[in-house]
Amino acid sequence: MLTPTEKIWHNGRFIPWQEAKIHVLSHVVSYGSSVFEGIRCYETPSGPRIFRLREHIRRMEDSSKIYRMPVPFSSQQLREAMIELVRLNGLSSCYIRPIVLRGYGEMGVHSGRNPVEVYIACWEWGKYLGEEALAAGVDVCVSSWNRIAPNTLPALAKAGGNYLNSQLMRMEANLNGYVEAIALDEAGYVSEGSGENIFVVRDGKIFTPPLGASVLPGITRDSILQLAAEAGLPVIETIIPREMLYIADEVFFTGTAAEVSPIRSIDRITVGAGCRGPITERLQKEFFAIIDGKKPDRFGWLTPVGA
Ligand code: PPE
Repeated sequence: MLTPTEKIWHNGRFIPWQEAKIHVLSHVVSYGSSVFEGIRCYETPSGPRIFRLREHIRRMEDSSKIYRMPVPFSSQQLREAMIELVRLNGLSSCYIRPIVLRGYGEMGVHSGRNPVEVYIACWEWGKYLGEEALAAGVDVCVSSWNRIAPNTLPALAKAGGNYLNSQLMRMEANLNGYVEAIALDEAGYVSEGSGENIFVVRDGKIFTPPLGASVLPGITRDSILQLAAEAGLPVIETIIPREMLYIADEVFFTGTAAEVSPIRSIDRITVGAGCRGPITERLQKEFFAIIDGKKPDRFGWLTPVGA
């Protein structure tokens, strides 16, 4: 269960957690009209730091643009709101969830006259795929559900509605005893997890599906691409056939919530040696060294929250 914090930001004001309510007939409830972000704030020796805030705000603005749902606040206002929210709630590490939604007004699919509302909440959120996952790896399956198809729901938008597909994937996986599922895209190529991007390693080369494979343009994905490039590890963004998953040396998920999580089996087929592989470990260590403030923030990924 969620542990409430003191404040939630709503349209420019801080309101008590318990008062962040919407009407049941708000457009978003019937029609799924929301876009959102998930951002982590990490505790470092020099205080809390928000990870890639600029990129998350940009993606939320992109999502809003795709859905013709202009955010009634500037990037700078959103940025300041998030920094202030974390500070006010007194959390040293947390997960920040800004949501842009179509609110209460008219009923019906066409939503031009419903107000666009913005809420930002934050709370403490632990390890997404379990405590053990980051070291030992997780057991996953290929979903019987495909990922959202091109030109149906736009995958580059992080919209609430996309997560109906994610829910089908995740529920099925969990009921069948798996931690998470990997979806194939409409053409049958590897797409992504219900809430993670995916990377596959074979013979020292790293592969990840391109943005055209119905994946969310993950910010952790982008961070791993940068870390791999810096380390001189070759990364190929290309379509990946399902069976590549079974014969890979290493497979791992990336995501804000899941961070960098190794996968140790897929459909009960052991991946590589059945534990976190060396390339996964190397990238994971580099990633954690930056977010934990153990290595300098050489890519400019961290935003201080201040006193
Ligand atoms: N794909 C999907 C479908 C997805 O939801 C996420 C994030 C990613 C890829 C990775 O993107 P990024 O976080 O920018 O690296 N999923 C968020 C939602 C988790 C949730 O259960 O809610 C997250 O990781 O915060």
